[in-house]
Amino acid sequence: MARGRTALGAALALALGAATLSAQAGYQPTPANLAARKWFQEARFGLFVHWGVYSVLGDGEWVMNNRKIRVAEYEKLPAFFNPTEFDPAQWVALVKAAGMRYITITSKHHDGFAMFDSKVSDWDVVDRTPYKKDVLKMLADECHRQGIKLFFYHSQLDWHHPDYYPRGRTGRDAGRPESGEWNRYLDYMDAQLKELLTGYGEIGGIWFDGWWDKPEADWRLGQTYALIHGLQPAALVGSNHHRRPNPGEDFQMFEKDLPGKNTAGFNDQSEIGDLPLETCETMNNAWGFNLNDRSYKSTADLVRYLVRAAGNDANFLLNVGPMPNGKIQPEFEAHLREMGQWLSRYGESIYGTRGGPVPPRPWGVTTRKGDTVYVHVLDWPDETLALPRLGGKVATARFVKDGGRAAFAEDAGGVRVTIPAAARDEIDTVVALTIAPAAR
Ligand code: H79
Repeated sequence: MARGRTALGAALALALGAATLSAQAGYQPTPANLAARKWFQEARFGLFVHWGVYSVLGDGEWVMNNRKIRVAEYEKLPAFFNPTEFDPAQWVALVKAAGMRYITITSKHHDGFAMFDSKVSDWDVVDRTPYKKDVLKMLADECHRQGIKLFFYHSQLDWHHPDYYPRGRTGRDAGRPESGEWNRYLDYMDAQLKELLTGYGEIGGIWFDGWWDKPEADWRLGQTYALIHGLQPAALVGSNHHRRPNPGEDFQMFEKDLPGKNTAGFNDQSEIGDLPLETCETMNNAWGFNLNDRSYKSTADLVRYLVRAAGNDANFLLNVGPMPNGKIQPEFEAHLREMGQWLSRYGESIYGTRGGPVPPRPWGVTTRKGDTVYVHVLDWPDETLALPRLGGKVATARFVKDGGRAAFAEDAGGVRVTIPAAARDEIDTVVALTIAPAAR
């Protein structure tokens, strides 16, 4: 047994090495791409949208795999997907009210169903549903009108396509024939990506997921990444492979965890690289619409997640799973609007900031913009908070809540800030410290 495992391990390591080499070797991001990365980092807050024919069943986006639904039966679902209440102007207005700057929506999830008008397949929203409209095009047009960037989540894993073969770890109960041409599948994926990058105006980027289903496969990442960068050099490529970024990727994401953490179990191999970071999380426990999931996080918890993400120098991509009628459920909408209200007062400590000089702590985090350091006190019961030196002498201190002066004292050991009970904010007490340029 032990020997078998070792040999397997060695083979896997070899295969992984090859897969890494096949990424876009020698990739040099264009100036437009670098500018887009900067925009992304400053945006800090986006809406993740998981929407597909699975939404009809109200049991999450993994329902096909989890309930062992075969392709022949799953193909009955699109007939019930008729989002007559879908109003992209309302979605985008909600995104703006929430203080979000971009949307990342599923162009294709693991069920392989294209939520756009694909010409290389009829397994798509226009050809198979009674709605017959390209919902991504409708959303893209509205995003462009309202100045919100649109990213596409695109699943590399595919439970429907016959050429997704040999199969990976999941999607084994779909009743597909035991044959297929892997490279034909990759051609198909590239063709759909080309459609997404040529028919929908300027795209923020592509958010890949599902590589982990077949880590040993040759995914031709170099070819796919080069295709995307060639068609839209400013579009950012990222992949949820839970590893250090590959050449050709422009940002790094962490699923259900802050960078460097592994509470959800996905990120055991995630090493933080030096690209812009993003962390994604759900508002209840579901990505795709789940009718019976009432485990809503509170607005306070969601704001604190956003704050901790910013303090970790990462964006927060917060998910909703719209209903099959096209509406976002009222519980989500209410929390999003409350987050927007918080941001309308405290946004200066989030947007355009980078992770601050004090690394994330149990009591809270710091962010920085220019010569201002924002101290986010999330969980500290005492009146005095002691900080290390902040890279220069503190000149002024104010509470962001109301602009009131904050008392502080500084010596060679650091800065002590006084936070009287009356100055506290239930969610996050934010103190803005301006730092005088270091004395020569
Ligand atoms: O789109 C949402 C989810 O559907 C998707 N990513 C988010 C953004 C997601 N897919 N899978 N998961 C989340 C969890 C997957 C877990 C497992 Fe595995 C897949 C367990 C076994 C195979 C990956 C590989 C994690 C452990 C080994």
